[in-house]
Amino acid sequence: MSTELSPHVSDITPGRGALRPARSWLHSDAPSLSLNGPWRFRLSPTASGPEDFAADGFDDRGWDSIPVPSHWVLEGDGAYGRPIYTNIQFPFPIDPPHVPDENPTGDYRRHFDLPADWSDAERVLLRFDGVESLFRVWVNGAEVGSASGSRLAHEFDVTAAVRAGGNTVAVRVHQWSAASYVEDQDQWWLPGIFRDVTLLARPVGGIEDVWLRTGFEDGHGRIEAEITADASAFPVTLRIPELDIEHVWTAPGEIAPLDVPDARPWSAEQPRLYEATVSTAAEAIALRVGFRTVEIRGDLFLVNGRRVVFHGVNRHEAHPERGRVFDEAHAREDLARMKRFNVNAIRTSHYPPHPRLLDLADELGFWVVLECDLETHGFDQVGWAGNPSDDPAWREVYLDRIRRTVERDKNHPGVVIWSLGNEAGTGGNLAAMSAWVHARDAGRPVHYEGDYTGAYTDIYSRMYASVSETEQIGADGARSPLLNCTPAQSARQRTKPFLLCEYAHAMGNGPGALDQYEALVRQYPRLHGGFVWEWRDHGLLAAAPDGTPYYAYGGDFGEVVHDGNFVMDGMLLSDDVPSPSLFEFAAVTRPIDLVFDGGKVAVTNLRHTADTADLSFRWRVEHDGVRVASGELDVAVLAAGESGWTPLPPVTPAPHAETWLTIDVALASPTPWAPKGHVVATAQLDCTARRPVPTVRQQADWQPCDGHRSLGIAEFTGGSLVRLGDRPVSGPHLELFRAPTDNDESPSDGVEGSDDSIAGTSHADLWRRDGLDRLTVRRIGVEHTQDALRTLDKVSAANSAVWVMMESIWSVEDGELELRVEIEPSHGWRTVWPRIGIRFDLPDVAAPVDGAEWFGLGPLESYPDSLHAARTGHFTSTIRDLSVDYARPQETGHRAELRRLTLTSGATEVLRIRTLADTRGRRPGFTLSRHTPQQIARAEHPFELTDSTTSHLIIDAAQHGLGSRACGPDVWPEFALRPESRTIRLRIAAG
Ligand code: IPT
Repeated sequence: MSTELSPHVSDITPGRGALRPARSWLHSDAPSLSLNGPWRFRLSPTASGPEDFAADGFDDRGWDSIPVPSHWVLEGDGAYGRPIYTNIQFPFPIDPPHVPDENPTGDYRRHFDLPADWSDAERVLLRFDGVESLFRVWVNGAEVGSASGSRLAHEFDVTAAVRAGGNTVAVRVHQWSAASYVEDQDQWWLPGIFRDVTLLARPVGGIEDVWLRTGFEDGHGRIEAEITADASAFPVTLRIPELDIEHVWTAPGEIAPLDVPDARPWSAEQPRLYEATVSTAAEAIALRVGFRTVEIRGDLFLVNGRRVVFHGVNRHEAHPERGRVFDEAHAREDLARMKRFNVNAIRTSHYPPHPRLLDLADELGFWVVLECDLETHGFDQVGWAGNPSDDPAWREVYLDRIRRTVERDKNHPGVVIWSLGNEAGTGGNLAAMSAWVHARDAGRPVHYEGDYTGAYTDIYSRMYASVSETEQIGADGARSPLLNCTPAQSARQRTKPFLLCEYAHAMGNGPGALDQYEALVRQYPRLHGGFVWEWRDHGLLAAAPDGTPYYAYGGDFGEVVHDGNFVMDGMLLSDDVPSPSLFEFAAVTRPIDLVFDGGKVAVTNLRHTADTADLSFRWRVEHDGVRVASGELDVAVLAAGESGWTPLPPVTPAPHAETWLTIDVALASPTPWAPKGHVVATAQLDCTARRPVPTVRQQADWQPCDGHRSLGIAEFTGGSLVRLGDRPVSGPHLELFRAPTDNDESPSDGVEGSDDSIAGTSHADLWRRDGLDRLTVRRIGVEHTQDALRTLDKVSAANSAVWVMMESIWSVEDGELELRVEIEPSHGWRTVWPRIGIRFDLPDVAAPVDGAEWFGLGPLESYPDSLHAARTGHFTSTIRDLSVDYARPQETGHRAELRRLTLTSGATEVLRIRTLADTRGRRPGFTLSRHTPQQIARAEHPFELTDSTTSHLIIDAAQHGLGSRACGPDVWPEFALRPESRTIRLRIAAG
């Protein structure tokens, strides 16, 4: 028995003994017993340890205790090994289907008492919802089977093995197995029994499986039921009390579709669910039914007859302490957060999530692309040689995986697309999976991005296509063939709806250009939006040597091969803090669009189904950020897709302040995911009466001087500022460097189709080559007049023959101290620059500069290609909160279009700065931080940024965009900062 049931770790088999066909994960009233909780545990370094531990009477008293579900590498403070992070790489030799002898193997044991009233059960099943990667199971010493497919459910019939009273279950889990070759997803390798283990009593006359396929057409709902049960289990009754449905099927095979005229449709926006039960005399199954029809018509993807736009995210199962162990409260809060940020779709990258997640998605309302547990990306490194996807020996593995995926989750209305997997090349096994899905479920299309040419899937899907490529795909009649397609294949792909299954790689600070993709989706109906890579960072909570907590990424656990912080590419940081990119996403994907025109505003309802009856339109007028009037607009209810004009309230511009009208579109009543008043869209109109910017007063009579003097609140030594009011201050220092973002650091390889501007080398490397992080100064001159002082500096880097001239003119204008800085690069600079700024250093005196109050763009950081979440207003922040804690420290905190800034120390105002627009009307932005860009660039983790004794203010005439070059296109040319001359003008007063 044992040899038949136990595959060797290198066997290509999806396991033996697990029940087939797989079935739905159902909420049944039949008895069940959770085997979650403490299990006895022993870890061995190899796979081949003695199997005596499985014996009934084995003495496990010397073993440790481990919780189930969990990953052993996240338990025991490192006693059971460490997590490994790789993206594409395999952390073992590419020698399929073999794995190394060093194969951490966890043996688990626990006792359970079979409930006395289970004696009349027909069968007893043992279900595992997730075990990574290959496991074998014994009950009372008898082996009942084995299985692989880490994020799939496996059930074993243990009826013959269990006995009344006390029982023992033993499980052996191998970290590595042949299955690891098809589970090469970009994530941590986290072995163990990480989802629930449950014992199920199956009653005589019970329901093995049920599938309520639903539809919604012509205003009617429809149910086509598939009931799997013995003939003796009938009659089977379907009850949906809310719809007055009580329908009895008396025998199998006679199940005709039910018309449900009173049903309301389900959509991600209006997730209307009906409580249903399907029961026999012996068992009742509870389901929540949603009526919807998914359909592809031409190149449109429709639900209930209307085009769907996916404002989606790729969602991995990731928790900083639990890894992929499901925590329902945390997941629910995560999904509610998605809803608050206008996310309407989830791709379950790259495996089925815990089954409960789909209940939550149905309930809160998400379009779900449910993806199979499959990725063989590492074969890319060997030119896809030996890729299991095209090897008939692996066919059954692929089919077993997709069957388990579809069968488990088929009842969910939220699941609108099946996805075969991710990055597994292409081949016959994928085509066979697709054929199986088509035969099994005609009601949902099949997606797989790797089917470039559209040979066996229904949707044209790409990842990280650039804006230009996406436009080319969207536009009708484009002549050039699509990527990796012949003209004929291109034509075939163009007949299908298009989806970006991954785009806008959100690693570190970024991405830029979300708005450009959204504009294309609005322009070309064939483009159905996409899924940002990705929802959240996968950082694992760890402690620095001094005990400081931090979020670890690849390499932090001493891995032999790893992919660094490529696992930190979410819009949500590891600790659930939304990064500025998530606010940008929400602003760009707003469901309501507002366009001002004279005294009115055009309101467009961009939603799929919902009208605007649930929304209120609140307006306010602010003078320099101070509210002077507010009210509510009377907007007639607009159906989905409709637009209408609404008059604006009269706004009188203030004589000496900026006047802004802001409209917030907010929820008029609470929802399960947000309180009343939650803002779903915002728009602003500048109503300011234009005033001339004071012109530059031309000074004559410049005289050489030694630069020791004062001007208003400023004091200089050798021409250099040493004090402003009673604070020591130095500056302005030319600052052209920013701590490179992950996008700045990335060379332009890896992603086909992206339009990187400088092949190969990263921007950050070019900046370091040019010495932007190590500029030196040669003072050319210091001159003064009676009420002015100027210095001329030549700024350049070691071993560089290019330079920047910087002229700083301090003067007293209208009784105020003015600083004007003229920055002029020499010829010969060959790269883009990260920034053109001036830095002031403010050392701590009695108390540090630790806060800011400003009028400009805020409240969060903004960059030229990520500006939609920023609004003009008056904001305050501590210096700490001005920076985002990206997992790897990098450029953060720039706030554009500054008008006025007050630096504070506790409650005390230290300096007040006003910006004057340059001759083209442009205003600088600011960054206030306890660290310089150079210090930030040296740190690999936030805890490495040691305490500082100085605050640094950088006023930037301009910043380079963000892009998403870490895995995608570079900064769009319009937002790339080229070396150019700039003027910065400030008026400065002491607090
Ligand atoms: C793409 C993967 O599909 C995804 O899992 C993730 O690794 C992402 O990249 C980067 O974070 S594959 C890439 C080579 C386009």
